[in-house]
Amino acid sequence: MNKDLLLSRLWEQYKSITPSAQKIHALLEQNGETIKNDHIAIRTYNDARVNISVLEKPFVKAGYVAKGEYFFESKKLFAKHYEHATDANAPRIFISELELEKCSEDLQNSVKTLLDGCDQSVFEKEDLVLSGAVWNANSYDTYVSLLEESEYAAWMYVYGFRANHFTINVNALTDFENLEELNAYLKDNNWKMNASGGEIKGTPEQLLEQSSTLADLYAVTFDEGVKYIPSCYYEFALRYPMLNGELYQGFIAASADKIFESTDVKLQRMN
Ligand code: OOG
Ligand code: NI
Repeated sequence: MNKDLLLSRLWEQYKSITPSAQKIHALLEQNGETIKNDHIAIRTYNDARVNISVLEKPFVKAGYVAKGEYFFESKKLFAKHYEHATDANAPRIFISELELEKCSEDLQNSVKTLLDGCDQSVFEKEDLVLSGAVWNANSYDTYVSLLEESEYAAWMYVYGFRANHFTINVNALTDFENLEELNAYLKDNNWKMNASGGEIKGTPEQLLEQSSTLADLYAVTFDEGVKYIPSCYYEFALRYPMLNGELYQGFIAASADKIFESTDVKLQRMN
């Protein structure tokens, strides 16, 4: 799959469960903005069948190259980011994985059971990254038990392989000077922002400022009935130039740590 097809399929899949992103995108376009994506993010478990090395494949094939690496100790996550080798306008890709060996035995067993229960050929498919939950994610009880230990593990159980968020490149907007202005506009239009660690993560000195909406609540049908589960969120990123005049290209682990929480049930409850 070429880069444009891969990215447009990820966008279609993402917006189908993230009506907020679709509406914010349309609203900004109505105001005359041209939307560019700063990056998109993918989540996974670090089991060898589906770890970062597996999920990165379609992106590497489409011309992406691995750049930065990030560790999130308390969340037991590891992540890498990718930049396109030749197209400077292509969004960066951020792929994270849950470090299963650091999790409880119960969680490890749950994830292993899920993966063992799949037709193993699904993990070889070129469009695995677009396949959502390839296992039977029909138990609310399993969701809740994963949630008690890891919001990330529980989110992955329900939503699986897909873009977890798209990110608007705020440098490319014409009507908003900074994230404060954009956040104020979004809040005026009744969107809820992720306030964990402050609405704006990062500083101009760190060369990257980010904010994000709280994930939409999506109706998921479990064996136990329909439940509203946080799906995906929209992020906004403003980059600053380095000493050589080029914009900073990487991510900031301390900020990312809080951005992950945009899908947390815990944050929805505080709202
Ligand atoms: C990724 C969170 C981190 C960023 O821009 O720092 C991130 C996720 O929620 O999967 O996207
Ligand atoms: Ni992000």
